[in-house]
Amino acid sequence: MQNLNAMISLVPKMAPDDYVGFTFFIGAMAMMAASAFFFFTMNDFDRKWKTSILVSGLITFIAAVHYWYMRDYWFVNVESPTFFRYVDWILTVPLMCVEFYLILKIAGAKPKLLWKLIVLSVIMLITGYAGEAIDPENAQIWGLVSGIAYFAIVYEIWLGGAAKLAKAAGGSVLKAHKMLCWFVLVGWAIYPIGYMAGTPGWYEGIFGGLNIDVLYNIADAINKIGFGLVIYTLAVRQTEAEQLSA
Ligand SMILES: *C/C=C(C)/C=C/C=C(C)/C=C/C1=C(C)CCCC1(C)C
Repeated sequence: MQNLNAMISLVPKMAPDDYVGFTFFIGAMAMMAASAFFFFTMNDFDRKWKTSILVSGLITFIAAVHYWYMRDYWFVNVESPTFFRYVDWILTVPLMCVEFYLILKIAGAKPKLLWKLIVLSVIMLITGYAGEAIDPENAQIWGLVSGIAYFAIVYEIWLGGAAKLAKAAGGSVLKAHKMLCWFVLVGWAIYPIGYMAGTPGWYEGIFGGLNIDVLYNIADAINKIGFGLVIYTLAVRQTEAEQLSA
């Protein structure tokens, strides 16, 4: 009976030092909790902010579903779920670009800004996927192209058109924009570092053999949930300000 149970068991064991499995599991839970928070609180705000918070919830929700898949994939195959990882990113990173656009709309952001950021992020991710999964022999070249697209995003939001709009908006919009800019500059930088550490012959082993999925998982939790909380805080501030002036 015991053996039969083990045979049909759908819940695999997890080794206490399986940090990849652990961070996939806790990542899934954190993303689910964050999604519930954003979905339930979005109705406290008026239309303008509701959409932004809805997008925050969609980002963490899409990630939660992918994390559940990746957790299973890792348990069964003990190999990086690179494909699902990139499917997740290609859906959620453009949504993060939407967040920039939505908060800057007050200052007159045009759809052109949104498309610019989305196209750059898609180039960044497709070339990154090519280097990691399709053509790892040329990981350096793919990584370089991906890195250039990443820097173009950083430039646009810190110094380019998006930065000018944020300045024009001022107040808590400017503050929130700055916060998101820091997430992109520091939080997103974890990914290319992980990529380099995972590419043989590059900086392989700088983290003492730590699986890069652990880095990616930590970065995702910081970036996706953090981004959403910045938006949520902005919505709270703006709503308070509007109520005071009413
Ligand atoms: C929620 C997921 C996020 C915010 C993912 C962001 C991913 C990146 C910023 C990835 C960047 C990469 C490079 C800049 C070069 C090497 C390849 C990538 C794709 C890891």
